[in-house]
Amino acid sequence: MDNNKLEGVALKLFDINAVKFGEFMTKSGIETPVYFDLRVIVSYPRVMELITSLLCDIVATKVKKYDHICGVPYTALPIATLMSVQAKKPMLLRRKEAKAYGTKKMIEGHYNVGETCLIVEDVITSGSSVLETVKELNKEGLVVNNAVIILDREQGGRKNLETNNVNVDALFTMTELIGILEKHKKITKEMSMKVRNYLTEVKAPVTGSSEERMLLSYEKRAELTSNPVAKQLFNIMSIKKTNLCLSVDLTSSIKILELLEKVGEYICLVKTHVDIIEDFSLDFITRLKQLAQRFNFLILEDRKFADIGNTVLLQYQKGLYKISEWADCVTSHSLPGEGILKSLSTPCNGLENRGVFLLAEMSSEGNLISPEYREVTVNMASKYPNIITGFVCQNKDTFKDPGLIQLTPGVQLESAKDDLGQVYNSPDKVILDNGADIIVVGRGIIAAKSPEAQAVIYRDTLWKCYLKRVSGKLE
Ligand code: 5IU
Repeated sequence: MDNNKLEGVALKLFDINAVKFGEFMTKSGIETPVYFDLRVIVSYPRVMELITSLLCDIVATKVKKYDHICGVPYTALPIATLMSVQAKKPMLLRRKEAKAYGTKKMIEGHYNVGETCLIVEDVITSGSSVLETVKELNKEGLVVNNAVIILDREQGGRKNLETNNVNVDALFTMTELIGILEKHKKITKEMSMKVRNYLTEVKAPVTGSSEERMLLSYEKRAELTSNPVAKQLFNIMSIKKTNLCLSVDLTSSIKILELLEKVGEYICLVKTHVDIIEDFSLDFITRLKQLAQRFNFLILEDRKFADIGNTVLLQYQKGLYKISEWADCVTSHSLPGEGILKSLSTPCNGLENRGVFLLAEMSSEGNLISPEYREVTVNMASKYPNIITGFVCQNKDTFKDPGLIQLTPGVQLESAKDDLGQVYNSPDKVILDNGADIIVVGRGIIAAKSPEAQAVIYRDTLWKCYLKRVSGKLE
């Protein structure tokens, strides 16, 4: 490769602030002395041209044969387009989310099963974004053996990709880039050392894929979590062999307690809506806690907090219900922004070990949560690992961290929906296809003739699906 050209690109990237030095925070909350933002290169046609021709050179010498080019959305898309035109190879366009109408295709363009596709990406850290695109292409019968990238941060991505049979060729490794910048006195020797040390110390967090999370046992995942409530839940599930959460949507406290007497041994979690109970009293809470202890399950108050931090703090700790004093975990919206997580993580009454399930998706028809909302919700949660127990969501792709729990409502064996917009899926679908870890069942059990018998059926069916999932036989 033309070293002068390479050095030129490195210096240019520095000049246009596509690479910055200082103190930055990554999405996953890790401090880093170096930061890349290659999105800005679209403003510099000459840089785009140079990078394209260098990448095409690498491909010409290293990648023997390929039929298509596909960029990882979004930063690499314009580069992939330019490469496709320069190399005269057809491009494929990967959608990040399926269109709600018309064709549901995730890959646009013309192709045949068995053809090969070269991936183009800007930066790899863990390699997980490249792998997501590889999986989408594989689903269409396309074969991916090569990825060409601008920068390898040398934090584990290359290895992750190689174990998935994807060979990586990069314009620069981080070490090479730092070397060039130091040589041309763009950065000091100290900064260069700092970055090198950072690279040896900080490897990409175990991002894995949602499929990897789905294959791990609850027992194993108990070791991988930072949240004490998630840890307890994973342990309870392993010990009691149940991933059933009962949603006790009843308005009489006596009825709730009677029901839990009968089904307590079959559940890992009970989900309450205290504000629907007509005879609520703190005595009810005392008895609920006793049952939770006796049968070894946790309590989730499905409060769905959604106000500004200060109000949520009052709703959580004060009023009639004093939720923070007894609920092991609560549900919350992310809509108001981070303040809500700050308030829920405020230490209260000397009690620790509290958890939050953040709503990333809903089961009801026509709900307004978009893929973007889901994504920022998950990113926001990553800054509060001590209180985030998991997400209430419907799809496995929502998050990857095996230490977090996917809580999925909208499950029934008998019906497909109710009259007010609820949509039900089967245990098979939610656990094997959609990645649910704890499954919320309400009326499927509480409205049954014999809730106890029905709870046993749900417990057994759901647990079987989980065992099938961790055995690796997903298809
Ligand atoms: N619930 C949902 N869907 C959601 C969320 C919460 O059903 O997306 I977020 C709650 C509502 C109810 C329970 O308390 O879960 C499901 O009860 P049924 O299984 O009876 O539909």
